[in-house]
Amino acid sequence: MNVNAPAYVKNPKLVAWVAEMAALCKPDTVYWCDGSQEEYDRLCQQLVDAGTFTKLNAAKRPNSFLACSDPSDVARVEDRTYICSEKKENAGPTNNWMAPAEMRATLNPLFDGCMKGRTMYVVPFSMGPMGSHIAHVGIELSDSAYVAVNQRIMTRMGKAVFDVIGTDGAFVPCVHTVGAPLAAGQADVKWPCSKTKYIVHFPETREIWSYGSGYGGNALLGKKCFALRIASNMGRAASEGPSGNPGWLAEHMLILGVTNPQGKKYHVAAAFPSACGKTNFSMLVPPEGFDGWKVTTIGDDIAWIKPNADGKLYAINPEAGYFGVAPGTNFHTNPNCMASLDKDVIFTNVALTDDGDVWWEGMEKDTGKLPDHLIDWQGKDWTPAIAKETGAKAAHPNARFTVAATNNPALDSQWDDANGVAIDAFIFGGRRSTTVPLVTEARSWTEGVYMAATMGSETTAAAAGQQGVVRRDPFAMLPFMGYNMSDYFQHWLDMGDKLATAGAKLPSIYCVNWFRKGEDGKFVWPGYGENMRVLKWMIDRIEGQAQGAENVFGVSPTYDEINWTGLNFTADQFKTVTSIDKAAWVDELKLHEELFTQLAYHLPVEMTATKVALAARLEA
Ligand code: SAT
Ligand code: MN
Repeated sequence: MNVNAPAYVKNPKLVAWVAEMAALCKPDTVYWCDGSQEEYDRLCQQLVDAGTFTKLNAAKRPNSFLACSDPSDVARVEDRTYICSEKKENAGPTNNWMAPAEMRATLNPLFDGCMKGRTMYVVPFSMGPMGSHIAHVGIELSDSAYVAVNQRIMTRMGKAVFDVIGTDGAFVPCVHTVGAPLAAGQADVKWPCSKTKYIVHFPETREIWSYGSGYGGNALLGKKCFALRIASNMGRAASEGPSGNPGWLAEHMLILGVTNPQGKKYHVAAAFPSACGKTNFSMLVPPEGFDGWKVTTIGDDIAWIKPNADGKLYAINPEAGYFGVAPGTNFHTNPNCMASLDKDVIFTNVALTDDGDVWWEGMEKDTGKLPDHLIDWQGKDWTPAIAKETGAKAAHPNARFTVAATNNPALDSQWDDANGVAIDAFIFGGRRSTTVPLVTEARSWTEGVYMAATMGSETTAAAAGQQGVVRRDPFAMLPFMGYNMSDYFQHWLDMGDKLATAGAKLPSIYCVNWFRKGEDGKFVWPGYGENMRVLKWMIDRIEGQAQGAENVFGVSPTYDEINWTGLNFTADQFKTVTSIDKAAWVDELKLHEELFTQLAYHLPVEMTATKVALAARLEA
């Protein structure tokens, strides 16, 4: 098939691959995206004409659109996500696995003719500042214009990527189809997708194949598929062999800058599971009592972290936009985010107001009242009375906005720096209503790796399936790990060893939990901007200005070490969120044991040793 590659595409391997995929998928046409504004506007208009997009009221929300998905296609599908490494052990016990040959035999008939009646978009994108030594590029082939326009916001997308690839440069090939071919004359639906879904990674050949979903991380393949599952493999592979190269890390982490009133700046990378407030934390507005402090966003979801010659770990945000959770976002929880959403936004699965704007649960906190009438994300009438009676949500709990990082008023001046920013601290946080204290510092790198490895969290709407059950979510990477989880723990330990041996000062590691509940079932810690108080204590620790108090788990702040100006939070409340219930921890350790049994193959001995020491301290 002649795919009419533009003259500026000079890589024969790339063109041959596009031709091969076009021959398999059999689209009507192949369209090479150039990433221009003109192209974006044209594709958005095309989506409006197709009924996929509703253009929002230009006076209220300029250049913005609402897409409502098929109700069967609203979140990542973890049970349909596969790591197809040659050896099953290399995918590990936490991933779905199928032998590559068997998976290819499964996918080939599905992909054969899957784009009939549709256009194949060739989407060139860079994860990270174009040309950065930490960045990597990919090409996504997709039969969804929704994917193409979202990718233009979420990545550095456009023809400059072909210059980076040149005649023989590497790229990660990503193929995506909604899996809904059109017969001649068959009318399309607003949100084509398939009941059959496969989100597949071939780590050895660094390929991504995605079938049947048009939603989020299932379809925007630069995000979880590339920047986490494939990139985690790349980062570890870089450490293999005799070179002593420590490799690098692909992490499910936000990156923020925090500047004190004296102008000294720190950088923090923080891992939380999906839909646990990462975007809010990355755009935090310091509360009363923090005059002169500034928090700035480098990234809200993913970090690629690489040691530099100075021994420090440097992080970039591989993405260029935010695919954030809308419900719960308001001027109290995240004013910077609300300001980011003023214009140039693609909303997915929120509600439409009668005056052509958007609405989601949580916005009533800003206006003091619910709207009288909406069209909900499924196109049905919504009124407060209907909601009260049926419990119907106007917006889907996993409704999202797609917006460029450059819309964010708190964007860090170094967000696009090709060298990244030097990380001073790592934070790991789960969503736990009990057991885990507000903040604890690890006494060593190994103890920090242990904290991250044994993290638990209550599940959220970001993934299909039951919500609110506690599952172990090591490093908040459980759904995103591209190889064996125990080998990943080892990679973290090895990196720490290599850097420490070279004389580097490693970042401090903290475990946090904003979500502890009181006896009344309500959150005790106010969260959001108030998390600044915890962040400040971490910086005091880094500067040697806070002693903290040692407990069985690590080092936590005393009540007096936290700046409480402007917040009424009593010593008793503080006790509720920081206390360590020994009985609960004895039970918690049993769950760590269960995890370690599951991960026994290649589990680093340091993990079991740390657990034994923790158990001994609990008993003492
Ligand atoms: O993977 S998505 O980007 O769709 C959502 C998430 O898990 O954060
Ligand atoms: Mn995420």
